[in-house]
Amino acid sequence: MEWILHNEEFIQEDELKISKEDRGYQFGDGIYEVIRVYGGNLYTAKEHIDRFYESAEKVKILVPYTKDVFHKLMYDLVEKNEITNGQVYVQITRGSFVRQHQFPDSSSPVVVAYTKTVERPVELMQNGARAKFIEDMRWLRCDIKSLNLLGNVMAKQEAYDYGCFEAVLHRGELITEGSSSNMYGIKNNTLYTHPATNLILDGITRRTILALCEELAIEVQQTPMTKDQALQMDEFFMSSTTAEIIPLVEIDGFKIGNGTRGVKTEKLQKAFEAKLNLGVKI
Ligand code: DCS
Repeated sequence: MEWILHNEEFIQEDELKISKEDRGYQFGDGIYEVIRVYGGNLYTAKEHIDRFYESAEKVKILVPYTKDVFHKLMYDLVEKNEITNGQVYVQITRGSFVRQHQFPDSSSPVVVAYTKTVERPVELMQNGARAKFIEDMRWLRCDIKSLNLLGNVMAKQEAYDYGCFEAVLHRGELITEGSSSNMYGIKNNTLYTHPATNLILDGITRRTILALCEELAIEVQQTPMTKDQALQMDEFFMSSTTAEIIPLVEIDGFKIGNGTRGVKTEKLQKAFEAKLNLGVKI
């Protein structure tokens, strides 16, 4: 029995009815979050909930409950589904209305959330993955966690078609982020990553990593790397809620550093893990 949250109600999957004219379904007119669950707890819940409300506000969708109620609903869902290690996916759309591009005068937003058990990608964290440069063809509001992920989906698929795990997106020569992750390079003792502008999603994992750099005395430069600079880095890695920190050991067939997980990347992984209160070692 798996519970799903539909607005304020917990229901079974086969009871979920979404209208053919739900604007999320027709236009991608909505926003979402993915929150990680470790040991039954919602990890960095406040940051994810704040970003959910911020994304909603940026697209003028009103979340129909307070942040406290929202937090409790997410927590109850995790508890009802007895999730120990996994994730919550939650989205809100502008709701259903006769198809027209402009906002309807009246529609009620539709919230759907569900959980999933997810293992940590330990093997990838240790051995790293390959990546491919792909031109970033998304819109100019990548700071919004919009349901409209066609640009991201196309980029990820192209990377997969080349046997790569992630796309390193770039606008012209400058690297922005991944198709579902943020990107970082380390050269000497400095970490480089794109600043949190409209061109990337300000990742919650990214914020944690930047704080850890301070603790580990790694310098941070929030300036975009060029593709050439990226290939010259000692270490390169990606981060996201589900991926945590995964070294990227090869981009477009070029080895980064010596082609294995870098020392500082490993330090960051260990420091990241120490904050999760897990017994698991990577
Ligand atoms: N950039 C993009 C485009 C993303 O989709 C994500 C996360 C990130 C960066 C990293 O942000 P977080 O550190 O806050 O996760 N993507 C989510 C997703 O769609 N699945 O898992 C995470």
